[in-house]
Amino acid sequence: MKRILLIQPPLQDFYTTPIRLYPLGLLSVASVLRTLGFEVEILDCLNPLKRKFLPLPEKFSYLGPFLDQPYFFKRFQHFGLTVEQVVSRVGELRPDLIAINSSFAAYFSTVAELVRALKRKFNIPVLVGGNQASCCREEIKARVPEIDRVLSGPAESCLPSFLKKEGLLSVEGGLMEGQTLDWKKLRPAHELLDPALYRIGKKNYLSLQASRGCPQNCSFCNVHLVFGRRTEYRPVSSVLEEMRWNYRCRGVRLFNFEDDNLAFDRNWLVEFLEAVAADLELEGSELTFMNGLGYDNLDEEMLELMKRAGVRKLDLSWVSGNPAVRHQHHRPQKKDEAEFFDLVREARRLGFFITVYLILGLPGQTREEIVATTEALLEAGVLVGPSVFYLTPGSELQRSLELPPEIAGDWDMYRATAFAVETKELKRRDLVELFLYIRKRNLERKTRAFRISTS
Ligand code: B12
Ligand code: SF4
Repeated sequence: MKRILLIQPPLQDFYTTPIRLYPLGLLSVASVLRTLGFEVEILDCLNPLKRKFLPLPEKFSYLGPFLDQPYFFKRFQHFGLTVEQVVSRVGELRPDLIAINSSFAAYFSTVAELVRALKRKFNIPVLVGGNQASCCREEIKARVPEIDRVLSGPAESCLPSFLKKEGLLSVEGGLMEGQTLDWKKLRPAHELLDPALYRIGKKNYLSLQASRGCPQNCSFCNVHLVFGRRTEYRPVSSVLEEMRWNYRCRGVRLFNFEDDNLAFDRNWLVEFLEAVAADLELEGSELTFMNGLGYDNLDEEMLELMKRAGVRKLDLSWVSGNPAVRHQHHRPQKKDEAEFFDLVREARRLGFFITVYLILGLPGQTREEIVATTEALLEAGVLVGPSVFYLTPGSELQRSLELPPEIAGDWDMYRATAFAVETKELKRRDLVELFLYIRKRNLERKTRAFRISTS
């Protein structure tokens, strides 16, 4: 039996989000490989999360003057194991094959460095897969020829055919060439992780997916290149089974859904929330949707149901407060703009802690709109989550924007913290100022709310 080591690589940036680093994609890869008879181990370089300060890279030197400002990032950092530590761990484990997750264009340079270091030391084949690998397969191969194979698409479809072709599937693996596994019938191999290492506050947590694929067409998004444009849901019973098992056997109390458009099918979501609310085995569980829910399929009834099912924090992706901008970027929305604020008001009445996410810097957005939207949201009693626009490979905007080659051709620039993409309306300085302004206003609001609640 072949032993395969799956690696969630380290990353370098000004910040990361430790509570969302659950290696869900690799657990799906692990599940596929185990189904096909392989022995699998996971090396999650981001857990426990080690940090090391790095000098500011020359290409981001324009951010230098902002680094000592309040509300801005402070230092550029390496998050996770160092490349040397990974190499040394691989030396101890001596797998037959290494498979690395490459989700982000922005962090591909660290993946490349890791692969080169591994190939210098060992004669072990290295595979790379994940969102970034799927979207830039040929370019990755050209940039890092040391990688033995870049695989595109979901592991459930790309791995069986690859392994079969390479003659690595034993007869018991039982799949014909070209045959794929049904992701809806597999469960991510959560059991490979130590639950004590994946906690939010005092709760063990996990991330999971109930659906894949999205028919919307948001101009900044590329997930259809991995999961397609048709939304497919797992049966509610199968999601509940995964949750119950993890509740019982791994003490998980917080279930975070990373679906791209979970609320797309209202009927499915209603059925699911009702089932969770009625499930005695899941008592005291909390549900989060940290990847953000579109507001267009939510309403009062749904909010009530969410409350009963154990949702406390509501993350809404609104993108922009200007309907014309949302329309321009094909963002689904309701006809009546007032419905968004009605929904927020109702969610507040029900006691949800609400964050509304905005993108800063989409073509067509203006400074005035972003300030007005922020103020309206703060007035409505929610936290504003600013996400500076970044390029995702293969998305409509990445393909159509005319950008200088030092931005378009440098994947390091495909990150929010680079404030890389300037538009007619918003220059880099505007983006930084708006980002700082929103963070400052959020904090002022929180302080005011705290004063009111303690006076
Ligand atoms: C959770 C998440 C995060 C987490 C981290 C997740 C992690 N473990 O590393 C957090 C919140 C930290 C995060 C941050 C960012 N993210 Co994010 N994130 C996601 C999200 C919403 C879900 C990922 C997930 O779990 N998917 C579910 C699993 C099952 O899917 P999957 O990972 O694609 O895995 C499947 C296949 O790809 C394949 N596969 C995966 N790995 C491998 C390996 C091999 C060898 C093989 C064969 C196959 C394979 O099989 C899997 C099962 O089918 C995705 C969107 C998405 N739909 O994927 C964005 C996404 C990955 N993020 C993205 C980006 C850009 C970012 C940021 C860099 C943005 C920014 N602010 O600059 C930040 C970085 C911030 C920071 N410094 O940390 C982009 C990446 C685009 C790209 N190619 O560059 C995505 C695709 C969203 C988007 N379209 O904008 N993210
Ligand atoms: S951003 Fe969300 S709603 Fe828009 S296309 Fe991507 S997955 Fe679908």
